[in-house]
Amino acid sequence: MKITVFTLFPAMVEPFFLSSIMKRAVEKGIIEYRIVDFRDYAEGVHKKTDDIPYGGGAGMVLMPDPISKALEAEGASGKRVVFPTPSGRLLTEEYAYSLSQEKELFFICGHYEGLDQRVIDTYVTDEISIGDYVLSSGESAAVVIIDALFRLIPGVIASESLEDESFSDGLLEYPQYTRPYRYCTKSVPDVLLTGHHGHITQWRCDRRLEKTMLNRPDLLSDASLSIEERKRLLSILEQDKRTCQEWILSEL
Ligand code: 6GU
Repeated sequence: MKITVFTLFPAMVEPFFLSSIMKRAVEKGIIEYRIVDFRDYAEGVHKKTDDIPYGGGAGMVLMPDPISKALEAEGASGKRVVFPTPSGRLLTEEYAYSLSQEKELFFICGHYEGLDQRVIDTYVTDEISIGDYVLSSGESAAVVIIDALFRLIPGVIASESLEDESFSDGLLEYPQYTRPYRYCTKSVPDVLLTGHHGHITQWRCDRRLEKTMLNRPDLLSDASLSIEERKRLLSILEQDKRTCQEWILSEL
């Protein structure tokens, strides 16, 4: 896949392509990337890229000319062009998967500014938000979107790692432990040392149900739990209630 990022701050984006799993994907030739400073397409001595909004109001707006010249020069016209914005469609694992199927993607990063609507109407195919909060920069959002999608491209990550993780079946992940057995006053749950695969699987399944119930109860209704899992959830609730009661009583 070829990824082109248009930004006024290349230094915010470049390190991501030079590190860790993305670095390996680039070295393997699975990802090819270009980072384009669209100030290079701006005119005049000041190389102005933004201007005040028509109709008044706070903030600045990215001018149509520099960014559209950059998009044309890089061949973005008619391709899938992403504009990260808090007013976009929410990024999900499914959405990331649909983006991962493309041969080529373009990202336009705004900073504090909005983007002239005519550029959105002409070139942008996907306005994407990464959550219900506001960031100062589209660059960090673009990096999040790229991170979520590139790891789903075959060959980037072992497929077993993808199958086992949160969102592949709608439940959050179970907790992980490594050596040493004792850390400060805490030891590793004994079931993990038994070597009994059935018990370990059951324990992990319970922890996933418990974690999802506590951190993301909204995910449970979509997770289509089996009768057995519903029963486990009930007994986890009972156990948690008893633990909570014991704790309250011990503090009285
Ligand atoms: Cl995509 N951009 C910015 N600036 N803020 C955001 C966002 C994107 N998604 C959530 N907040």
